[in-house]
Amino acid sequence: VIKCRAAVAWAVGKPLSIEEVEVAPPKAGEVRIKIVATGICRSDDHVLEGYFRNIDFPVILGHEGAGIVESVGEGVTSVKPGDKVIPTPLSQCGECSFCLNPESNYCLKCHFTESQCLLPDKTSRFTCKGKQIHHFMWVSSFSEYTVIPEYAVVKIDAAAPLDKVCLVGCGFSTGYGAAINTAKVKPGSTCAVFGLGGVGLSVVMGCKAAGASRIIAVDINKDKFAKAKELGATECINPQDFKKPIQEVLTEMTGHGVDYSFEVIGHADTMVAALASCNMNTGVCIMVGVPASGSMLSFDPMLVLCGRTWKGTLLGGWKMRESMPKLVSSYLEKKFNLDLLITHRLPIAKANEGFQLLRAGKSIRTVLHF
Ligand code: COD
Ligand code: ZN
Ligand code: ZN
Repeated sequence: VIKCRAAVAWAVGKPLSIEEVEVAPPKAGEVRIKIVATGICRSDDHVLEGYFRNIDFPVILGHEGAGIVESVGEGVTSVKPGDKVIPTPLSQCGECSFCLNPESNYCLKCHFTESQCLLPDKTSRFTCKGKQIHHFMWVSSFSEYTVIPEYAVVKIDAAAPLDKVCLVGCGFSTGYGAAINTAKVKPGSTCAVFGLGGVGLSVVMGCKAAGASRIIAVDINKDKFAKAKELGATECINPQDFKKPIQEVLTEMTGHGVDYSFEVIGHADTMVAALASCNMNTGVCIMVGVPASGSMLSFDPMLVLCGRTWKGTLLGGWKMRESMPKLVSSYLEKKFNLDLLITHRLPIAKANEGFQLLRAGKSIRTVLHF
């Protein structure tokens, strides 16, 4: 058992509390990782705010981490102590029917299938003050040490800077893949991205890499516009600057709507606005944001009936274990620049400050280090 520091979420609405936790050794098929750096994603905040109701407390959040293998359980062969790894929120067992389907990136054995905030054997490796602490997305990277099933651990290049490539664990991959894999943005096309957080800005990067000729960035916080332009947005608009609905503004700007629209906020109303913003017949709208538990959508079916395609994406459509090492290599080859997404760095003890920066709209990604 290792004793280490972790930021524990004891209850909804309470700040994280820095505690000494005990981390049990990895069981068969599990890997214990020393987390070096971890990003703060809005989804962590959504759990703290009680927006996602299927999470059990107390819990150790964090799902955008990178670290070094400390020890492995019986039967683990794909990684060894000392390897640099990224724990992925979406596993790839390689054996289930979805993993065997080249079109799918969902793994039937992942934690989303049977969301329980415990490892696959339905137990936790974390305790604090005599209490069992839950896992989150099988990552729990707000702990200096964490235990993860082998099939959710990805070995990456030993040269990778962990304090940067941690973003490949969630935000960057989700956004970039939404454009490249899910939308399959074509060169010369027109795109609109709703929401310019770390994930939305990664969509902008993906649209640019795919050769889009117009990338219209949409956000109610104009402070996000400079970064969006730096990453490839050709125009930035604030819905609050217009009297008419944003879908009408975008349709007028482009003639018949954009070729691809992306909702990267997680609100029901912006999901429908994004759908209505794309070309009525050939447009493709990608849903990236997850709305609050229990949300329902109401929309005019004619929006889809005329020919639009509405798609969702999970972690950007990547088969995580095979794609993440390649994404890390592409980063090392400077094919994209993750560094621009990182606006703040803080020690884990200041995790709450990182959340405050996010809530105030002042940060894109804060990377916490141990
Ligand atoms: N119109 C335009 N922009 C808006 C509006 C609005 N009505 N409301 C908010 N925004 C902007 C905010 O100003 C902000 O800039 C941006 O939307 C949201 O950015 P962040 O920084 O809060 O969030 P991200 O980029 O870290 O995460 C966004 C997600 C939508 C991905 C996240 O909230 C979510 O839903 N996560 C679950 C979805 C998923 O698959 N995630 C992968 C694992 S986390
Ligand atoms: Zn995330
Ligand atoms: Zn699988």
